[in-house]
Amino acid sequence: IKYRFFQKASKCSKEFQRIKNEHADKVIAEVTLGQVLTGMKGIPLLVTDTSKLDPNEGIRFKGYSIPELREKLPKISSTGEPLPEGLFYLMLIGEIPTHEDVMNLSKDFATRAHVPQHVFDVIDAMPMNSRPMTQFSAAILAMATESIFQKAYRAGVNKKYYWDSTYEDVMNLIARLPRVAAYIYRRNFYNNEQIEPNPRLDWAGNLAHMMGFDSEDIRRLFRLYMVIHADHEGGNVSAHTAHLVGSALSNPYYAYSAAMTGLAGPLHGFANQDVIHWISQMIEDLDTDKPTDEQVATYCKKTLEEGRVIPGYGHAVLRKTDPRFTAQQDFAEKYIKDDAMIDIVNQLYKIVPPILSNVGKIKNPWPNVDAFSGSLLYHYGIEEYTFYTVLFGVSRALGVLASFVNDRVYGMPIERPTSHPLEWFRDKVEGK
Ligand code: FCX
Repeated sequence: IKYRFFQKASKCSKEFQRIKNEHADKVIAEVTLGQVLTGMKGIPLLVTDTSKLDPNEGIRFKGYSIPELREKLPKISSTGEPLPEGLFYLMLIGEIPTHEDVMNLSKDFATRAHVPQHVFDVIDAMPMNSRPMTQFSAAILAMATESIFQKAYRAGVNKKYYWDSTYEDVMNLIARLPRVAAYIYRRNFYNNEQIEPNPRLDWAGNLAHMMGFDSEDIRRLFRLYMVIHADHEGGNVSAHTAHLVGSALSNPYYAYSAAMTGLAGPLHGFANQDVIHWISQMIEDLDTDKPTDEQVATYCKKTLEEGRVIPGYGHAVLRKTDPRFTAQQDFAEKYIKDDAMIDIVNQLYKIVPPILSNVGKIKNPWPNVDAFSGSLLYHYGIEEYTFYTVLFGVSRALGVLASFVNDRVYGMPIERPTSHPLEWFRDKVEGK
């Protein structure tokens, strides 16, 4: 896979250099003050090859939609969900892999999965009330001792070979994340009774196993979960953070640890856990897990009146129902019968969009990926929702770190946009 990546990547790298050399002074967009003051939305500023987000159609990975991936990527059984290793291959190499390619990649991850003891020691040294995402980010940072890029850099490697040691770091880090995540889960919720990895299992199946879940049903869910959360183009907080930190030639462990502190924010990946927290509070307040539509609507309006967001709804780019939501809804319809939490999630899908539309300022009243994911995990017995964002973080590594290696192949420079005091922007538009 490394050789195939190099062959593909060196062609792309030449194209990158050619475009840069021939067209660097061409104007590609105009920037409005509104864009600057609302989070730089819509400004084409980043080169990301792994996936592209369309506001109406949702995410496509190297051109493939989620339904297409669920059909085309290799699976362990014909009725199951695709293996996330296949999606990583697609994002890295640009082609749908064969079953053999995916199995080889799965084995490659298994051989790289050893986590050094000091990483567990760092986790164990943290108080039990530190959030799972704090532990996850700290553990990844602690693993930077293993960075091959850092050693190569110190040894004076030529910059044209940065991609090589970065590739090794990225593969090792992805391979190790399930073990780190499962360790945090068992430490927090199962009295630190740890379960050893099973190297014969696939990447996602092994994560479920180390967390203590061995049924084929849950492995299927984990494979779907890891595929749909893997990437969302380059401008979201976690992906952009990794790219930005990496632009200083920080190693992938530093960059991904930083990315995880961004994912932990309530407007981003924290929504993955916050949805179940919010629904649980609603169930508690209303004293029923079968609320009427009217009760749900009143609860939603109360949340808005309190100046809070309804988690799992809205998006900075999407303007329709997230296809990642639809994929999970489809999964639930197929495999799950009679589940109170999932019933509420479906009920919210009917009730929330018109309420958010009525607010007026909310650009997207539709559900995002986080509106559904927690209810599926909950159904299969992973009720500790404070952990969910860690699972999101394991998955997101696939896309973000594939892009990270691409950045090194392209020889991406340090990122350094310009800033001005507010008066500068005021004077610019008011013509002073
Ligand atoms: N509930 C209440 N208010 C909402 C809202 C929601 N679900 N979604 C947007 N709004 C509000 C914003 O807070 C903003 O209010 P303000 O003008 O008073 O600051 C206004 O509507 C306009 O926001 P908008 O332009 O539509 O959306 P943004 O790009 O600013 O924000 C997010 C996008 C996703 C942050 C926003 O919709 C939100 O907070 N949603 C709830 C949290 C969530 O689900 N996050 C996960 C997103 C994603 F899928 C992921 O990263 O995992």
